[in-house]
Amino acid sequence: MARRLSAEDRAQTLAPLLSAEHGAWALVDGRDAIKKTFVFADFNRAFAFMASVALSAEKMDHHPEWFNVYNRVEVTLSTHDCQGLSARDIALAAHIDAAATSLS
Ligand code: HBI
Repeated sequence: MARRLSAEDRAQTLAPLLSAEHGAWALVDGRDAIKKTFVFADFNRAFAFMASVALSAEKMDHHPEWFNVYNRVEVTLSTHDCQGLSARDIALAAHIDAAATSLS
């Protein structure tokens, strides 16, 4: 069972993701979740990004909530098992940012 991030966890691992110079993820209003929108050159790169993230998600047994239209992918991360942010979301966010960087 995943454990919700503590206040200390959030200061140490979540805060960098929210900073502009690192991940530029954003907190979701009304939910203990984070979100980020990725824009790619075209649909093929957006889909390649989703395919790459899907493989990481399966390996991690942790899956994003996402919406795609053409070259844009909106990603939201939260952990169903604890109704909030867990370390799994932080780890998946890092994989997601790496996948986006390699396709930009
Ligand atoms: N993905 N975001 C998210 N949150 C979960 O709690 C979660 C998941 N993927 C798989 C998963 N949990 C499984 O561990 C449980 O459904 C058994």
